[in-house]
Amino acid sequence: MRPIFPPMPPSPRARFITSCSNPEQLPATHLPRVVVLGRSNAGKSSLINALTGVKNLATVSATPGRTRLINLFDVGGRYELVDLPGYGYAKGSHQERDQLTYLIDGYLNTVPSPRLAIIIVDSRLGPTDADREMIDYVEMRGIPTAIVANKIDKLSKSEQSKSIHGIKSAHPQVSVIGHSAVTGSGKGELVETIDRYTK
Ligand SMILES: Nc1nc2c(ncn2[C@@H]2O[C@H](COP(=O)(O)OP(=O)(O)O)[C@@H](O)[C@H]2O)c(=O)[nH]1
Ligand SMILES: [Mg+2]
Repeated sequence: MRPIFPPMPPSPRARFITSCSNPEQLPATHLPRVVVLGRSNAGKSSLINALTGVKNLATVSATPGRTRLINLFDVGGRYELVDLPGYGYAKGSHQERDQLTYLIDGYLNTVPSPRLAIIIVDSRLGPTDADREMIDYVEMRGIPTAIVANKIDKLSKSEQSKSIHGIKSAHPQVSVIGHSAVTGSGKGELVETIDRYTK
């Protein structure tokens, strides 16, 4: 007799591929790439974990020393997530900042260029100067952009729409997604947006 509930098909499995210190070391791929950018602490690692449903996927790979590296993840064999180092260290040395600019810039210039850049901002602050610089820079490179207003759980309903409206009116050409890695709010919209650009 056939079981009433057939075994679940494997969920889109995500796995850590590799870390590299230089964009030129990134392995070749036929898969579309989606890049994740944000100031440190904006919630990049949490978003990658939430998005893939793999607890600690990003944090596990973010062992000390790897924080300045590009981390690469395969999501269900459908696309690759590229986790770039967090930018906007107020106290970083010049050398540190130059190294970071080199990494991000170098990566964004690789061919093929990413299909989508997800820029994570703190919904409580909106885009900071560093975020705006990054948004403008990515746009200038012609990479489609989605701004994720993260930690939306920290805001009341009315503050949430105020935050999202504010970002949308400042960046009308960009998708803006309210998101919380804690409640999972906004995940559907994020998945949809990624699907749209990686098809
Ligand atoms: N309340 C709340 N906290 C979050 C959210 N996303 C990340 N955090 C917290 O923010 C801090 C930084 O997150 P992390 O993912 O490490 O940021 P990263 O430096 O950009 O990778 C951690 O303490 C997370 O638990 C969110 O959506 N809501
Ligand atoms: Mg992180």
